[in-house]
Amino acid sequence: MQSDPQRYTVTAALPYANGPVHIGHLAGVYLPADIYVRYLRAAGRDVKFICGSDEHGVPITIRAQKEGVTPQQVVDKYHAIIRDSFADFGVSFDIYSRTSSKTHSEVASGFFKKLYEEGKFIEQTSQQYYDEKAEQFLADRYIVGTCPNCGNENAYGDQCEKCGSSLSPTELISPRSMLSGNQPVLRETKHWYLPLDQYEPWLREWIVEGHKADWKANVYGQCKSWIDQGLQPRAVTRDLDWGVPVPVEGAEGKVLYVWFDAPIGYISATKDLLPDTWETYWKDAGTKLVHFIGKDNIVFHCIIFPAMLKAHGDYILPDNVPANEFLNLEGDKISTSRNWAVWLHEYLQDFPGKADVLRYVLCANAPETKDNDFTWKDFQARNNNELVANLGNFVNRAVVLTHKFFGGNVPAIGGELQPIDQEALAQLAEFPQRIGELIDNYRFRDALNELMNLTRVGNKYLAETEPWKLIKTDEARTGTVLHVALQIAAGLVTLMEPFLPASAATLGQMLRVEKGSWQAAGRPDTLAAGHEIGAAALLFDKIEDATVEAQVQKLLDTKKANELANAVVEPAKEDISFDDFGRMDLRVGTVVAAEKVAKTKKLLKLTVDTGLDQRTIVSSIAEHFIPEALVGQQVLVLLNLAPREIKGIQSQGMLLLAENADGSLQLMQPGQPVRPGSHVA
Ligand code: B3M
Ligand code: ZN
Repeated sequence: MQSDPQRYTVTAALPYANGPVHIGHLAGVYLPADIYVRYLRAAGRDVKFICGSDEHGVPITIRAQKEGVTPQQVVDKYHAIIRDSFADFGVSFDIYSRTSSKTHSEVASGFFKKLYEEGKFIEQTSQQYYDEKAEQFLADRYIVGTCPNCGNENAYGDQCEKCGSSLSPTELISPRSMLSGNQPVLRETKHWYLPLDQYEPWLREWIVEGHKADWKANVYGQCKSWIDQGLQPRAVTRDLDWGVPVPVEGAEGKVLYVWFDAPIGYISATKDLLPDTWETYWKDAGTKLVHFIGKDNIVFHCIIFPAMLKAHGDYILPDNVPANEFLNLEGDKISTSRNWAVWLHEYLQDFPGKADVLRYVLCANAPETKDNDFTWKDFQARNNNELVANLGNFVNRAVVLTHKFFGGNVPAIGGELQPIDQEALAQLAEFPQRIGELIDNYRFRDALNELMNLTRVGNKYLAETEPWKLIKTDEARTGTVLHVALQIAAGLVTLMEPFLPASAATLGQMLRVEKGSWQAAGRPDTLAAGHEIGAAALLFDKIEDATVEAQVQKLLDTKKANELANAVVEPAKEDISFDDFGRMDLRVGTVVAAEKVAKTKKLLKLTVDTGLDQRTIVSSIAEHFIPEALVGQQVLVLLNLAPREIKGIQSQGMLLLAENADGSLQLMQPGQPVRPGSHVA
């Protein structure tokens, strides 16, 4: 691990511009990256925070086909949504670029060309699936089929999302084209491959031996298992018409594989940001390169991209890749296709001015070492019990009492500091280093917990000194207490900024103090006696039950819509003749009595007025209807079904029912009441 670098290049995974960003992305990648960078800046470090949209690859073209628009329209739309929602969430990129930019295609193209000219690729012709109807090779997700490992019928050509195994298209059983649904044929095509196998000894030394101690266990473990399984050459080009064209003669109709060009996007974005000095951030050994990503991107950032950088030769390698695990939502995996997510742009609309609340909850519950769950109940509880009752309460008491007792001026220390004051200030002095070390080690949850411990120190101090009572007997001593409390509050302006930037700014305005350097945030004299503070404002307010219930309802609606969309419609039964149909005697009847059949779970005994008679019908609907509620209801009855004995009761006919998506039942009824005995035909 590089411990005292001259500068930092910090990247966050480039989101595919094929959909908006959700809380899983934030908790896994963008929030920890932003906390890290904001902290480094406060600590006076030279740091560049790099991101942008990943605008190439099959995810984009498939989305375009679905929406009936061009790939360019897709990326323009989502690039803007993603960029704006990140900004509103307070993610402080130095640049948010895009891989469809001119700089990017030049840099990516140049990178490929250098490797090509130096003979770093192998050129290989192979048989690949081709859709004759669409006249296109079927790269990556354009081909689906049955997973050979788990039987999932919708596995992609590169991966099965059900069992997580990585696949190659020819392993799929019964492959079909995503474009036409047809069965594809095999055709010859030429591609360029990065011979990862040649980099295996070096990767083993660099990662397995070199980063055992400082990379996170989940990251290290994945890398080691990839390397142990043996690395194969990887194709870095594709037969597609959307992407960076392969800059080689005889490669018409081919583009760079999206996972070849996307990580180079970090470099081209840095070049867009710093046209003259970008190279220092990528080529100087004094630069510490850190990639923030989700766990599904580990192999690309720890093995493939480093091998590309190594092959190129001019670049530094990542010092760390602190990938997180996944965040689930209300016990279920977040899924774009099932719309099972909390979308950032929607959250920001539903909770204006509350970006920090989401930042807080996602960091406090970040999936740093294992998958974690986001629930709206926890969101509400953390806001109300931690942000409002702890942090907000401390700051509010210090500021309000200063206005009330000292006209809004920081009181001077009156007399000697007592041990309780010295203890509070000594604690304050320790926090910058304590929190900073945790952030340096990518332990953001623990760091946030320490920040909250500082506000606990403040609350405890006020609870024990009771300035609201003390003022009646000892004004000078009350002044000392508020003086000390205000120093803690002033320290918070800097220390909470990486986690809660908007609230830190509000607190800064309240205290009329700028955020300062990290190292100085624990000083006992940030606010001088006599300094006039601003008006009190609420940093956080309570979130009511109704607010989170509305969000839960939104998710329940999604679940229902998914069930409806996924409900399997059974295939039609075989044809019957008109006579067959005519032999059924269907009538409207009215239920006149209903009761449960004793000692059964499912059976109801109904008495139905059919217009001809009052007859008994036994029906297995007891789990779906309350007997009393059925009395008086009209029903459709198959009258001439041969009588059957059920639990000793003669059942004469059958009720017609419809099944709801969730498996519950509803009665089939005439739209208007009709005379019992009316024909149904
Ligand atoms: N766009 C995959 C993803 O969004 C990909 C990351 C690229 S980082 C260079 O998960
Ligand atoms: Zn599978």
